[in-house]
Amino acid sequence: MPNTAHAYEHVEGIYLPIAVGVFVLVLGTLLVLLIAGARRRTPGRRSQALVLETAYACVLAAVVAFLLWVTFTAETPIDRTAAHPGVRIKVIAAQWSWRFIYADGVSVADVDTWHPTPAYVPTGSEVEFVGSSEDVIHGFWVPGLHYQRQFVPGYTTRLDLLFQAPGYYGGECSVLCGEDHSEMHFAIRAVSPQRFAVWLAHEAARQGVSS
Ligand SMILES: [Cu+2]
Repeated sequence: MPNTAHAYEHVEGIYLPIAVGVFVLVLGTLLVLLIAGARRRTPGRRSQALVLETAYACVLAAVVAFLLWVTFTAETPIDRTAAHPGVRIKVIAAQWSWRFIYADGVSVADVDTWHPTPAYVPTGSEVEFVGSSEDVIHGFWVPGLHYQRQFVPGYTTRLDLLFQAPGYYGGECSVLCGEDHSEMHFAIRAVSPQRFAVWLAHEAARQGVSS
């Protein structure tokens, strides 16, 4: 499981200069042709244009093929889920709340809020989120990890995330899902596995569930 933020920054670092290059190439070619065409009295030869067009199409096809390869190479390992994740957390999205449910019954709920209660996760091992939606499509978005996945009603979405550094990771719904969509926030706090175990035991006792 790679670091999603690094993986997507790497992809962006390749896409952006190519996008700028293609934009400049298309605009430049258009300007040159417009100026040359306006000055020319006799029409250009069609056979010459065909060679140029074919070469241009081949270059663009090669760029697209390269970008597809870059994208799939980056996303395939991100989409893989570990057979034995460090922890597995059920995530239920609904208008307009997020509920995180741990294996022993501990749960963290954030309803219509700008100040969500963090759901704890351990650092250094895969955290599997098993997501579902109770009503409409919601977007599970963690900007700090550059990661977004949609939860579609009737489907279960499994995703692994790796939290390498301890810290607070804000999250929000990325799909316009109704009136209070803008208040559909959640939070994840990544801590050491030892601190995570202490938090889970404490929450189990506080919530009256068996740990
Ligand atoms: Cu939403």
